[in-house]
Amino acid sequence: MDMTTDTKLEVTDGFHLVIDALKLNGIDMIFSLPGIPITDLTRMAQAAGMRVICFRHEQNAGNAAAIAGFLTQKPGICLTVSAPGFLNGLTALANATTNCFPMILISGSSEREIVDLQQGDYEEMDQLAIAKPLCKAAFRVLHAEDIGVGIARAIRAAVSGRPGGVYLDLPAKLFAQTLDADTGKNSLIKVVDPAPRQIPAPEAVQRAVDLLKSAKRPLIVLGKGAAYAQADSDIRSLIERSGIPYLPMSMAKGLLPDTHEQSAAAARSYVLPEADVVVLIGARLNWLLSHGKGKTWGGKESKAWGGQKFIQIDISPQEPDSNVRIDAPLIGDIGSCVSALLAAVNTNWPKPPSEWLSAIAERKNKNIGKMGETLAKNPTPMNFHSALNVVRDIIKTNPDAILVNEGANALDFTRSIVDMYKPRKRLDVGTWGIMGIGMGYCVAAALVTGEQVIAVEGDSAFGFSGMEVETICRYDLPVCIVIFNNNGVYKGTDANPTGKSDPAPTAFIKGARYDKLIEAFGGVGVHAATPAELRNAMEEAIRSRKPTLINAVIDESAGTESGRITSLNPSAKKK
Ligand SMILES: Cc1ncc(C[n+]2csc(CCOP(=O)(O)OP(=O)(O)O)c2C)c(N)n1
Ligand SMILES: [Mg+2]
Repeated sequence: MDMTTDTKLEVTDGFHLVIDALKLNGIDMIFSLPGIPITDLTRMAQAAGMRVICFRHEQNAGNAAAIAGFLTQKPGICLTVSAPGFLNGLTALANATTNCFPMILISGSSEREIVDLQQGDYEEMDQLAIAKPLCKAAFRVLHAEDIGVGIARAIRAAVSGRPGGVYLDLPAKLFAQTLDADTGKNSLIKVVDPAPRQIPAPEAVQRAVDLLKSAKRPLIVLGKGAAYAQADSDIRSLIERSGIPYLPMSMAKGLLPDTHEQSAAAARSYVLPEADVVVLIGARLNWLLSHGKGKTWGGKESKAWGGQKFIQIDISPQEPDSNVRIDAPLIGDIGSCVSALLAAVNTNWPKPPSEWLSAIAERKNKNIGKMGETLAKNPTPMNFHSALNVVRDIIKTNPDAILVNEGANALDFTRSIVDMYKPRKRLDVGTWGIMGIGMGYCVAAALVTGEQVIAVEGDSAFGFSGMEVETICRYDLPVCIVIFNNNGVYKGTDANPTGKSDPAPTAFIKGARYDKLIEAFGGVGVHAATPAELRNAMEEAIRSRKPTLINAVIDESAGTESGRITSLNPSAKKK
């Protein structure tokens, strides 16, 4: 048959439409793990010039997508196979939603007719129904001509309003469906203004300004929403022009340098109960802020109101009053809300009373002095403090480096000891206190920012994503992993009370050499038993930008149960 090229109809298919739709929307990276039915999608995406970063477990690919979303304000894409791969990615999707990170989990799925009749297909699962309660939105595309709409809806849902996780279900049959190329092209949507600004109402701004003006002991709390918003210079101006002391939540550290004179972080237990008006900027009054009440806030009993009035800046109109009364809700995107407040806080704004500022400074200086003494000690074996004294110096001299942090003691001590100097440099376990984000966050942070990444990992925390050291070596990423090895969960000293040979639930193999693990993949492994050895190894890792894993030996008795949140541990009445 004679078919000359000029009469042949050009066709496209589901695979190419997915890739074209993502690229059209400026998405050029996918975090994935291949298999049926998405293997060819990963190949074709790479061939089309996208970066396709493949992991050893989907949860880590999902965590990478989530933190890429946090760092870039574009939805991070995680691409998985059906049922088990989808489920492995789901924890990351739920965690992203909880933390308000924009991501899209795209999973291939098995044949609808068979799944719906439960006839036992390969990797059969009603994935859409399972994902729905765990994310912000969930969609399924059945026809190739709807791929453009499906991707557009997923992008809008992920980044608009309060960001979150979105699930997009793409059945296997969709990928091979063909369309003529022009129809396909015309079906794609380039999303215009995916995260529209939301301007706060003038009367809401006035209400907030009036309340703030009446304050005698004002306080600003910065949450990770404030870090996400990338309104860094307005937030800094609001704090500096108003003279109000501020407290950064964990991932808001560095929005202003932690060494800023208005930081009240080292006087947290003083400012929370004493403040009379508190401005929450992208911070929710969840468990991390003791729900805005109780003894932490000066309340008489565990659930009693401490007497503070709150101004809450949040993009979600449903957030205020979730835990305590909010007298001045300021609803809108954080950038617009902060700039509206800033306009009112002009040059003749009254500075907070000096008694308030000097009382804070006094506590702060005392606590910083005490910490300095502890950090200067050099005990054998090394403990969290002497090891973190090194990490603290390294971050100080490398303020652009990104610090990933998980564990219990390894988390809590790092958060309070290691100062951050720039916005969005600290990435950690977030709202859930989830273990397992470590290596996924490292991979994505290195790729989307190009900066050196330093991970401080509890030995237990590291285990959740440890196999991704191969991924880090495979992509040759500038990641330096420091494992605080105290032989276990919280501590390495627990013993089996029965005297039998099973180790205690929290204990690991003593003296494990995690540094050997990365050597299997050509990375640099270092065993560090002293602060000097740790310092040399970290400096060398940063100089070389080689994938490095440092096994930092920590006194196995140095930690406490659950780190700083021992009080959340239910204790038995009957011992
Ligand atoms: C997914 C998940 N599983 C379990 C936990 C409970 N948990 C909290 S911290 C932690 C590990 C703490 O040990 P490690 O990382 O070694 O830190 P250390 O306190 O010893 O420094 C665990 C298992 C969790 N937070 N998340
Ligand atoms: Mg440990």
